[in-house]
Amino acid sequence: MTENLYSVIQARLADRDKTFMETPDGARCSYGDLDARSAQFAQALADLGVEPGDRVAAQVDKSPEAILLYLGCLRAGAVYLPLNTGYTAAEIEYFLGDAEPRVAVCRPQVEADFRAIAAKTGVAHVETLGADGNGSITDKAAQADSSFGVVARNTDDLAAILYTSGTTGRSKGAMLTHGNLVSNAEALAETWRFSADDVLLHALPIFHTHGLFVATNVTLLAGGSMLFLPGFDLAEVLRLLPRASVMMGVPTFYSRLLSATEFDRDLVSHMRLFVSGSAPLSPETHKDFEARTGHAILERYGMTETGMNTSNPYDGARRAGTVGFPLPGVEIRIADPESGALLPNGEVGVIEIRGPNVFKGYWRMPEKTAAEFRADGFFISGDLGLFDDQGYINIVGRDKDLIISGGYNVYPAEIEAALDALDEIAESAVIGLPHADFGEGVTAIVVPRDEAALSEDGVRKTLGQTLAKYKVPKRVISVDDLPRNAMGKVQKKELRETYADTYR
Ligand code: MLC
Ligand code: AMP
Repeated sequence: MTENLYSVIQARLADRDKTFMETPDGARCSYGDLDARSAQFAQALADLGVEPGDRVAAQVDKSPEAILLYLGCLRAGAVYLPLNTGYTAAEIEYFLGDAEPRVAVCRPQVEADFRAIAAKTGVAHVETLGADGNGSITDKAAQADSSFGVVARNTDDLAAILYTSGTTGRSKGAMLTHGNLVSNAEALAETWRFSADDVLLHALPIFHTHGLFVATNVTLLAGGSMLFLPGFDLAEVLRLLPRASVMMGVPTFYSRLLSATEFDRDLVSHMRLFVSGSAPLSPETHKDFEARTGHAILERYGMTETGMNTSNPYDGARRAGTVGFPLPGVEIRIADPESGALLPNGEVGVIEIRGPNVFKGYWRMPEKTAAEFRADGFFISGDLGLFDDQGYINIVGRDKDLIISGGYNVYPAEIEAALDALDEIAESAVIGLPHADFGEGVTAIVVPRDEAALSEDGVRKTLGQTLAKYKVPKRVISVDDLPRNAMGKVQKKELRETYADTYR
């Protein structure tokens, strides 16, 4: 039998009339629509010459059609390459050049830019898809035959490539297989007791693991429904929560909900589950949420490269500040970051992961891939943690210089390089500081070359031309010198202490 993720979804498709997605305007897409229309999207891609293994890139707003495009890719055996809608033309050029997709789908308003980039990078076809679901790819799909089946794929064949930045050098494309996605969605559906009765409130973006694979694949495998919001809008979430049974979010969603006075026990009395991940959920938010609603948020831990690794228990204590236990089939161990020697429970080391969820490697980067695996197949996450006395995994820090802002990863090295390239800046250090809304706020500490020429707004504006907005420092703070140790290394810990109250 084919191990294509879509075949697994199709095999479980029971009630064709049942709603799969409903948008806030009341428009519905049933499971029958999903099956017929994803076949049309697959046919439209095949008509553009997409063959199994070809990449299809998409930088598109969230719409039901964007999900149909993703499912069409799976059916056609293509490799789906979703791109953050915040990425600028400069960022997109790198991804298209590296992944060499056959087709790139973009928002209609940036079609001209995309065509220019596609011409430079040798992408054969540019198609459009707008926030309202209309576009050239939707038109092509509407005219295509709906009898397209499902291209046979093995567990090991690629389903998607998701780019992640790194502490050094270029962004890396994490190659995820059909086996990765199927095994992870099954483990989560079982652990979180998903069923066809579930209605998931979906307010996450769909270009990352959380919104695309965790939220969408789990709902699909369980035969459940999604209330499909274009993004996280507090008023909309409060309006629609009474119709949902499950919500998944990054910690910012939960702190924003708590900021609303009307968010109370009555509003969520019927809810079955709240899940948090992608960034640390503060124990305070966990406790405040439970006190306000009676619900203990279930925190889990994952990565682009591995999908989900651990989860607090469905039954049993969901402990604040922990990410719970390894998921079924996933092995986790804690090792000394340098030597790789295994550490006893209670000691802090790097979290290492092995299992069917772990990715195949970085696209066309065999050396980088090899460097991040141990010889026995464990992936070195770069997260620091420990097993506590009750076997719960606690994440205590990162062995990688990474900031997580509102669930998006920002690598200081990339921002520092952009700052250092500016005439008015001699050197810079980018740090994450406590931020009430985003968890961590990206902050630049800079030594000006010419104090008079340096303007905080000017720097932010210039950076925004090449970097996605969420990467642009919220503050640019000017100093005479950066603190360094005897080896000349910038002391970021000291900077984080000095500027800890910047956003408080
Ligand atoms: C938006 N902005 C951000 C930002 N999101 N800045 C920093 N960090 C962010 N995350 C910018 C906007 O461009 C705007 O800039 C300003 O901040 C205020 O925007 P906003 O209106 O308050 O933001 P909003 O649109 O509401 O978005 C916030 C958010 C969103 C939290 C809803 O960022 C979001 O949906 N995050 C989820 C990310 C996610 O899904 N991560 C999963 C990765 S997978 P300006 O300059 O115009 O004012 C993964 C694996 C795993 O990590 O384990 O799940
Ligand atoms: P990404 O590369 O966007 O997939 O981000 C993965 C990183 O997010 C992990 O390596 C962790 O550092 C972080 N992360 C995800 N979930 C959690 C969590 N529940 N608690 C703390 N960090 C998390």
